[in-house]
Amino acid sequence: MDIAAYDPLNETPYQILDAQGKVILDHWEQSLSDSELIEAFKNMLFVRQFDTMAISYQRQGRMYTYPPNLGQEALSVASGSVLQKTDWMVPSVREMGAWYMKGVSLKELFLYYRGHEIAQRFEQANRIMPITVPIASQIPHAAGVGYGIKFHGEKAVVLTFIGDGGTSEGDFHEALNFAAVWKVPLITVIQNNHYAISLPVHKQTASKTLAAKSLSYGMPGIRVDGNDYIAMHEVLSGSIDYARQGNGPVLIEALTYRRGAHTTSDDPKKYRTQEEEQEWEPKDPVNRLRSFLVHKNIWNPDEEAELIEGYRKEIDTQFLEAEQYPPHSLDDVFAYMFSELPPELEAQKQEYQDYLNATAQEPQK
Ligand SMILES: Cc1ncc(C[n+]2csc(CCOP(=O)(O)OP(=O)(O)O)c2C)c(N)n1
Ligand SMILES: [Mg+2]
Repeated sequence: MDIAAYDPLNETPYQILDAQGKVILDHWEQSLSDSELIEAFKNMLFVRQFDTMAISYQRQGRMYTYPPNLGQEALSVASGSVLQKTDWMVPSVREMGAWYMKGVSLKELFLYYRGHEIAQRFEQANRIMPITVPIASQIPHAAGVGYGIKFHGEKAVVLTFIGDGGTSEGDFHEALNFAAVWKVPLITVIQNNHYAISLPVHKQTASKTLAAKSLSYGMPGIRVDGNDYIAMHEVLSGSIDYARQGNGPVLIEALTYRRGAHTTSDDPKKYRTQEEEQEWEPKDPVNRLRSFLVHKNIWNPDEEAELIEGYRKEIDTQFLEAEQYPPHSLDDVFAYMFSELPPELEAQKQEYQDYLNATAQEPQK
């Protein structure tokens, strides 16, 4: 796909499958094999199980705050699947499928959400930066990684994620401007899930599309249906080819919907209607790819229950391993920012250690 040929102002997203999983284009050739599509579907199903179970562990008090991914699985699994081992990924927070596809273990993800900083020193996954909570701060890092790739004459690319809300941050603009000027091989995926916590996207920006922001930087931009695995995969592949050939960065706006809460501490009923949530239900990415596979007669949905049963066992085993991991140490909180701790942080650490020592000696009530 020629990514530079698309108009980023076009509000109609690039789409292959309709809500019923039927192909809407007249002359479309399937570029992924049937078995690749089945694999993608299974990965999406797996990610959905992980997500559902993570929420349940949090509700049981066995994990801290977690940002649900429900409804956004197609774009994250597709993103993870197009990257080669030598490509970089710079995450935000709501693309669990991409971390999983990049080789981050479930145990590491669970450890992270149980407060272990060490979980971000991924054992198997290569060329992936830590999960980023300060909104948009990952984009300058991604542009810098991309510049490094170019500087060293490597053939790799860097893929980064941001939310619709994140596009209003200065870091986003500065980094994309830099990336375009220096033609760095950076693909930025905006997960437009229509909300930044409670703020709807129409109050976030007056732009016609978020992809349109690419015009001001001077890079290709495209709006794609992020709930359509096949469309998402095509757009990502086209963008990666473009960047890998040395043409510079690409901005992708993936339209999706956060079907769950912002995090396990949020209640979306307070700021959106049930009617709106119901409108998005039929566009669900998992159901859509399933319908496509069923129409093609290459998937039997009756086999799913057994598959899911196996996934849940595997997820639970990895959660139990994370739960049995020794408690994180105080050092962990301070260890990863500076090679030598500045005196004020040293003092903070000591103060907290004193507090822990004092409270440990208090008699049990
Ligand atoms: C710099 C910064 N400001 C505010 C916050 C608090 N905060 C966390 S998530 C969020 C909204 C993010 O919305 P969006 O970028 O659309 O991503 P989404 O959560 O929808 O995936 C905000 C304001 C933060 N983490 N960092
Ligand atoms: Mg959002």
